[in-house]
Amino acid sequence: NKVNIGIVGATGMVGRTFLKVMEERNFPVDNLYLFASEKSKGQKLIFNGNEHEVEELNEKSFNRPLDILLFSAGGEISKKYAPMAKNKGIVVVDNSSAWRMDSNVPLVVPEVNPEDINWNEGIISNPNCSTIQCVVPLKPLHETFKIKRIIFSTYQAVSGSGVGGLTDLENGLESLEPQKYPHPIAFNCLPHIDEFTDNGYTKEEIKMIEETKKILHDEKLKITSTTVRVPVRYGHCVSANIEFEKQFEMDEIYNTLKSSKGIIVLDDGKNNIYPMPIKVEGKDEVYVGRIRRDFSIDNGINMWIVADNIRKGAATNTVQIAELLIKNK
Ligand code: 2RA
Repeated sequence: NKVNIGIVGATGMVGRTFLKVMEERNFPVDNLYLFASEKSKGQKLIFNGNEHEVEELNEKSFNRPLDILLFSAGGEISKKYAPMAKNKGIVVVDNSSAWRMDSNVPLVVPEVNPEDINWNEGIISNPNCSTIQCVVPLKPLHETFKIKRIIFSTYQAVSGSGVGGLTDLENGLESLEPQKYPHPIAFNCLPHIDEFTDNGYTKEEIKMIEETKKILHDEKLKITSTTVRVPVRYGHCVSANIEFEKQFEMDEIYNTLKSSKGIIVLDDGKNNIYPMPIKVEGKDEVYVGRIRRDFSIDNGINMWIVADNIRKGAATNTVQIAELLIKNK
């Protein structure tokens, strides 16, 4: 059962990766439509060997047979156009943060909470990249040992900011006209992702806290986070300190992670084996290592979580949600 699918934001980094992932996964496409801003109109993108011309997105764009729309064009575009699509009976899978915390919008990672797809009312949100890679290993641990508190410290690649982030890194210290960052990112770290809010946290830090609770269906979780931009191109890293309600043996933790879908455990420090961004680029799994007991509390561990922020963190997770929609049809 092939579907008519559209991509809004088709020429962006995530938009182009949607096409690549859909090809790799033989996504069942009947008709494909590509939408972007006026400046990208007329560009031609290849899908399954055929050329597709990019159209300028406007109010009439969805007056055609469409089953699913994937959005990755920023929050403003999603706020304006996702409801238009929904009102035409098209299901939107939105990679922006616009609808994530809306109580009528499921926030889904297929390995974690696939069942939430079932209560969608036309819009389903893809979580923030750094959240996605954390909830994949956290879910099986939460189910088995009941998480009480999490401390996230992130080390996020510049591709999370789009092309401008990559440009600022490549321009190095001479980043005279920083496109994306207030300070040079080359040879530097910026404890500043997205905007600062009145309580001293950035929006990225608040996303990690609130999205994790929504996806794990547990508003009682105690979570804090510090999100940092680092001079890496692709691949977000997260150091997670996790406190559980229950006692555990370390091999139970290992076995729970090793037997969970979408996770690859790389953990042998003495032989220099641990997840690194340069090794996960282009991959769809979540890599976990440096798993060790936190001896400062009764039932705690530390672990290191790495994943490609453009693939599993955005494009692949979105396409997996679309696959679930088709399966549940
Ligand atoms: C970032 N997670 O890394 C945010 C949005 N992609 O910039």
